[in-house]
Amino acid sequence: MVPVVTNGSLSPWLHEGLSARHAIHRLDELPHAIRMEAPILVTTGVAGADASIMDALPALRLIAVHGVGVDAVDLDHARRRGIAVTNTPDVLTDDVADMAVLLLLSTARRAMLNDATVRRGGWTSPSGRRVSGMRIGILGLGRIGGAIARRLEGFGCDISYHNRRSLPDCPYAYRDSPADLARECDAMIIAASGGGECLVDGAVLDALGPDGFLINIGRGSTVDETALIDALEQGRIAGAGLDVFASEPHVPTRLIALDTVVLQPHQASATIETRVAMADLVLRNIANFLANAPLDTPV
Ligand code: 8YV
Repeated sequence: MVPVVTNGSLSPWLHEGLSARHAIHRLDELPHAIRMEAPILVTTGVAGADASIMDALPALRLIAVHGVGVDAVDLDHARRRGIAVTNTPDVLTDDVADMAVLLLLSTARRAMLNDATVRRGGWTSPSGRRVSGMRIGILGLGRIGGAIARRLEGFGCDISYHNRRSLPDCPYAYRDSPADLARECDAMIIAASGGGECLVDGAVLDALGPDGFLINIGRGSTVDETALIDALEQGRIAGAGLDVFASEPHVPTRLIALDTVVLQPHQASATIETRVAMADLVLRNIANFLANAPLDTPV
């Protein structure tokens, strides 16, 4: 059995599929002999693999990421070392887009607060804000951003977006900067991949304004989390729906204390259907790598 090293917590489907085919070893409890000879590392979108992890595994030839985001993998170092990297795009797009809509609706309509009211035996709750017809700004119009846009078109929303460059033949209005996008929308949804600079700072949040909502299903690193908490506490934005955070699994207590936020523990791709498909794709990439066949989803 070819040994496989794992980093981060694996879904039960991935764990089961890997253990049926390989001897699996966690990175943090790796016997020396395995460390020296293991050719494959399976990791999550958040745990990734930095240069020190790669260099601790001298025989490493494949990093299979269980996730679409590869911002936590040092891709330059992998290239230098001749290590192939795969991820799991497409299979999770619909679920992540669904989560963006769920966060937008539950934040704007105060669903968690209303739920808590009923559980307390109460009945009166403050009114929320209408999502149908909202002006939506999507920061990062890629596969997932596009799926979010198509869903919200069904809500009669007016969609605009910001990417590094405008997209040819795109039906949505392009804005030149995150601040321009924020100024022209009622809810800004971050679907950008992480790894670059912080895109949403205090100035962008002020451009979103006291009636604006921020939704993030991309990466916590795209937002200045302290500036976000300041803006929420001071009522400089209306609310936030967050699936991702700056240093997961840590969620600041100041954020937890706010009733204008809806928080999820990085669950956007976490449906049984998608997690099974992600596990299958990881296993297929590993099987192809071992058979010297083309990888399904190389990065
Ligand atoms: C996963 C993700 O939750 O796809 C990504 O980039 O962050 C998520 O889908 C994570 O990788 C779980 O393994």
